[in-house]
Amino acid sequence: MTDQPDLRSQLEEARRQGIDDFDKADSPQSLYEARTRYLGKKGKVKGILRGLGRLSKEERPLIGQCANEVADALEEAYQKRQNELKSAQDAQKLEQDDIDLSLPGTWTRRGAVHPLIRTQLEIEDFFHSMGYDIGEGPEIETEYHNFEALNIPPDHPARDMQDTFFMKSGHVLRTHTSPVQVRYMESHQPPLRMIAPGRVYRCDSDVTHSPMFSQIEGLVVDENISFRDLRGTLEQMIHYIFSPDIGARFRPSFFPFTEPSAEVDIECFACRGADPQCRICKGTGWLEVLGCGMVNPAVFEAVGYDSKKYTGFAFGLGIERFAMLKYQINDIRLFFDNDIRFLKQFV
Ligand code: 2U9
Repeated sequence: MTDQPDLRSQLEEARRQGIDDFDKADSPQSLYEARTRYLGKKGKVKGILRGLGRLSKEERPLIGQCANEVADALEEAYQKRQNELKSAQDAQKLEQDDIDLSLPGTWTRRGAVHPLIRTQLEIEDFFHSMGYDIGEGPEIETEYHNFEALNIPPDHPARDMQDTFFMKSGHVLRTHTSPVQVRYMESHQPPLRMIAPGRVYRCDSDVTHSPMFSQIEGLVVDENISFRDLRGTLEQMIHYIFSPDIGARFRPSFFPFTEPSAEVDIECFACRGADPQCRICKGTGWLEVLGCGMVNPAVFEAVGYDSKKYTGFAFGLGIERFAMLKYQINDIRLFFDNDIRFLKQFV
């Protein structure tokens, strides 16, 4: 019994001295050395415990528990001092490195989706939500797919040298994305719903016309497709892209590949028809946005569809025109100049 208070007081003394030594340590190295002196294999705590053998069976666990508490307290004091030294070291390093934390950071430029692509994606989103497939095809086309299959006769003005880029090989740069639909029908059977977005080429250039521009055309073929389906679909698309409260009107028109055909105007969102001097609609109150119609049976015959069984509607729109109206852009060339001052407005 006599050894127990002795070992206990030795342990208490080691705790007191250890904590004191740790607090006095002024570098991570000296702190580590102090820790080894107290908590290492050959350290004070282990050394004191070597005396356990002399104790009775009852005394041993009591002193063992006391030793654990002392070791825990020393470890805690060691961690505390280690954190203090680390903070002091960090602070000193900051001071030496002379970093000015008030300096502005380095800018990373943020990119944005080009207004043309943004408009295309919005239109695609609408048709995707209606279950339409997306078709693609070559930009260098055969005259057959670009014209003949679409009921555009050889003497049609669209075939004129002024509008079409003809190639020596006898191919043309597609003047519309309609050949994509022709190819789609060649490889698919009705019922079908699809859109064809893509670049097209025409010999034409001014503030509203570019020799290369982008279209989205659409085609739906099934039994009993009517002009009402066409009208409902396009009105919903217009509401989605421009505004849910914008009015649309269908005006009779003519295209060789559709019969009957129509052009679609939307109400002028700038003046709503109220300003006879309006710069946007030139006082008409209406803005032409797309062309459409019921697919001409001659087109179905060309791809081998039964034109007695199937009807369909088709439409075509210029994406640049949509984007120009939506974002009030007055020169088509701005889309292709890549002038950062223009593009920055769409971030
Ligand atoms: C197939 C059958 C019919 C596509 C159509 C239009 C009317 C039209 C113009 C709008 C402005 C082209 O970009 S624009 O200059 N397009 O007016 N496009 S119907 O009709 C088709 C297409 C493919 C097989």
